[in-house]
Amino acid sequence: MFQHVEAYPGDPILSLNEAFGKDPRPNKINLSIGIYFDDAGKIPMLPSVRAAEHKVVADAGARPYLPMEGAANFRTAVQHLLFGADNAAVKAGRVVTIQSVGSSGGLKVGGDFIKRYFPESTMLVSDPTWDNHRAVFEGCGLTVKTYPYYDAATGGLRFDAMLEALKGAEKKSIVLLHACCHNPTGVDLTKAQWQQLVPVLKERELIAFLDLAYQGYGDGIEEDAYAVRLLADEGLSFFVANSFSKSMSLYGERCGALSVVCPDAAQAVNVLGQMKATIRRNYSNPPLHGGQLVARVLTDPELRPMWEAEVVAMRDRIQLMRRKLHDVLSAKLPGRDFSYFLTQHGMFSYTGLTAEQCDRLKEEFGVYLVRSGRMCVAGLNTGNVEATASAIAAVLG
Ligand code: KET
Repeated sequence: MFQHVEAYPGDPILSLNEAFGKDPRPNKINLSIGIYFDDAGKIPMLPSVRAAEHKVVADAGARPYLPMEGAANFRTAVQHLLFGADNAAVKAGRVVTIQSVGSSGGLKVGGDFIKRYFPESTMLVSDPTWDNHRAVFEGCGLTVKTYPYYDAATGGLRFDAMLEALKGAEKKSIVLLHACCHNPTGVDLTKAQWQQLVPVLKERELIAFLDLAYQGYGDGIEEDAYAVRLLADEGLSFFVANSFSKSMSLYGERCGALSVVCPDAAQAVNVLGQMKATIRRNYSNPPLHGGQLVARVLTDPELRPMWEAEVVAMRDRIQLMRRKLHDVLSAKLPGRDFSYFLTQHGMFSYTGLTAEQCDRLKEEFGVYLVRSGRMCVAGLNTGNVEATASAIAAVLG
């Protein structure tokens, strides 16, 4: 019956993380998956989230289904976090937000909606991008193509080439953009570059789809929402999927959202309605618990500042590890330029290591990087950074 079912080759990130778990070597180092680990190598339970959970559990009662679009307090809190409480589009009722099963779920619901209402549109993603973008959107039946992004020669952004490509894109193409902390390269647009992008989006009637999975890991919680607020202020209609996996260390709770900024409130009502229909067809309604934690943290006057300070501490620790790795590697291999570790933003560094070098790192040294050469810098700590630098120096040397 199932002879035609081919073997699953595995996922480049999740399957590698599983392989790490099974590796019996005690000194193995996990720099594969985009998860923030603390200096003891553990996934933190943030004190703000723990306090929120105590309150939520103390108040817990019956477990009804949530509405298809999720909990109202969660959705409002997300809008305020992303757009700002005083945002004109939010106040005008032009922004619809649904609670999603991780931001992956938001990308999927958005992709299904786009396939239905913009069936001719092509999805344009950066070259390179998060591996799962292509998988999710192709899974929605969309055609996925790339626009130029990363410049391997300089370690920077091919911004002119990116703009040229978008100027030549079909009208109503969907343009997937990383709002901050680009995965996998760590190379982001500057504010000035975002501003230069706006007229191109307008002229070509392109529809931006922002992915904001690392809010707070770039320059700050507010700062990392810059692109979201700029596009809204410019009157554009666009999508934004955001995640609490990383910013609240809530990976397994699958907490995210999808927001759509619409031209007017009447269209927003229908967009929300069709989002609900999409959700009903997929999984009916989102789970209860994680969203309650997020809503508590975001709206509680004591917990909110606690969380903001925790995000600063996580960001600062990554920065410290970037500096340490840079310094040790520069000392070991003085002829080479490792400044990209300092300039790239967020959880990841794009190291330029080849797939074969990554295989060697894994097999000979137990150091796990995605085969694209992406390193999750948030997996480094004071106990493993020297060993990581030595292993990298060995495969480069
Ligand atoms: N967008 C981006 C850019 C992203 O890196 C991730 C996760 C997600 C969305 C999905 O996050 P969610 O937990 O569904 O809200 N990235 C890491 C984990 C993974 O691949 O699933 C990673 O790149 O390692």
